[in-house]
Amino acid sequence: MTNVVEGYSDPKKIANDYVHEVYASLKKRNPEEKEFLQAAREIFDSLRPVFIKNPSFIKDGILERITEPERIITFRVAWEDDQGKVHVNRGFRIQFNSALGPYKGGIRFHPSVNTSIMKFLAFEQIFKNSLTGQPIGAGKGGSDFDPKGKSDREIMRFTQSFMTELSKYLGSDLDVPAGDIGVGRREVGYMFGQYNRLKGGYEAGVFTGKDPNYGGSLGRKEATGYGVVYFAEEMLKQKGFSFKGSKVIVSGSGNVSTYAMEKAIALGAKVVACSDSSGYIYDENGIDVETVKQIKEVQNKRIKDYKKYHSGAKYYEGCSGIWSVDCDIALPCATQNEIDERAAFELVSNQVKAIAEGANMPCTKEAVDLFMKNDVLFAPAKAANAGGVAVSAMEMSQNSMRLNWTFEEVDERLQQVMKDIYRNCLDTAEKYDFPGNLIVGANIAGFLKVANAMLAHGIN
Ligand code: NDP
Ligand code: 2IT
Repeated sequence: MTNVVEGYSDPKKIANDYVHEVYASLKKRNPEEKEFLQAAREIFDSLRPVFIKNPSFIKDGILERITEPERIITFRVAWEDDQGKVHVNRGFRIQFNSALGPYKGGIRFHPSVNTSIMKFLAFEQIFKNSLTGQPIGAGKGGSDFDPKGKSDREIMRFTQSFMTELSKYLGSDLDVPAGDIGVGRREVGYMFGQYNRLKGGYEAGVFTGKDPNYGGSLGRKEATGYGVVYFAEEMLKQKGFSFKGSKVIVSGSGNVSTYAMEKAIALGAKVVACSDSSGYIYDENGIDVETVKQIKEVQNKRIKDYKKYHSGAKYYEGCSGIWSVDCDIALPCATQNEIDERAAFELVSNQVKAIAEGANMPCTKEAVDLFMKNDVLFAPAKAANAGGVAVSAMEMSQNSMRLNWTFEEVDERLQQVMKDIYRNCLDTAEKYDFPGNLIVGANIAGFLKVANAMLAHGIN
């Protein structure tokens, strides 16, 4: 790696060489991990000004250390379906960074799950969790198990088998999972139950996103989606815009999407489209979010069914068409890389004013570049969707104190956290000469807190 040699004095070149060399080495060591490399690249691109201002990070090998997970756990998950046939899936937990607190991050069940996707999500979580200002490290887990079409008992047997192995690595001061794609309250309940059975106790703070009936925080279910809208509203305010009177599209119709829609509507927006992985609905009268909840949360059905309840709505096959719908604000809340350059071009052609990322890394690099070039306001995921994990940390606090805050108290704290993150990103971007660039602001602010903690803890 690059050495800071006396007399070799162009700080810009030293910083550039360092970033370049570490990225090349990361690519060489993880050639198959395209999502992880994509996430790392974005951070690296933002950090050059930090290394110019503070070259001692280079000597301390901070990038080499922060990109190597502290621990990667992979394991076999065997389970039996309702017909008695045995299936095997792969389980993961990436314990990426514990400099700020116990590993913290969700569990995803989706057939696309692999090491690269787990590592990119856990890596993003480092900076996101740091931005919340709360004492949480970063991790992510999951499985390539596909929950679609499985019976309730199959889900239960799978999650119990998954937790039987994962429980060895968890603990309320060690590693605290939550939900993500394909993992909601039901799955959290089964995993939490199995953990406690295996440990022979009741460890409330080992999981977040629990049902409020047994230790979950009120407001956690709503937190990510509401937080995205709170963050976006702060961003819009700077330019004299608002959700009030705006036309909004929201991809997905899961946890994040549903509550992003609910809050956007509460602030006076008209949400005209939402989707699932099969297609999207367009309702020029404005989506009725209670119908979406009924279809997705209660009946566990497809968004196509929305038409049954609202005859004026239209359904289109294929989820990527949603980006061609005319809107002022787009909230991608489904999955990674759902907005590519073409989708970004469609949005820009329709004069979109703002994008706020509810999903993790939903925009490709080319899409982000296009938004920046066209002065579209852009709220990056690790800042905009941090409300979910922030309220998870509040759930951990309530569990430790053995008390429950009201919904209003949690929501007020969430609003404050999102405002603080926004201010921190804006101020940091300004300080490093990228005024208004929330991507650079989020990356640098998130990085500095973790990096300084890592250095304070000595070389490891
Ligand atoms: P859910 O499982 O509740 O919902 C996911 C939604 O996205 C569904 O509508 C799903 O459609 C759609 N979707 C999933 N995969 C794809 C795909 N490959 N292509 C198109 N659509 C897809 O998950 P969440 O709402 O919890 O998570 C959504 C995003 O938000 C993820 O990126 C997650 O990492 C991120 N996130 C979640 C947080 C949370 O607290 N839950 C916190 C911060 C970020 P279908 O039903 O057809 O699969
Ligand atoms: O991506 C995320 O931040 C989450 N899935 C939530 C993690 C958490 O621990 O609440």
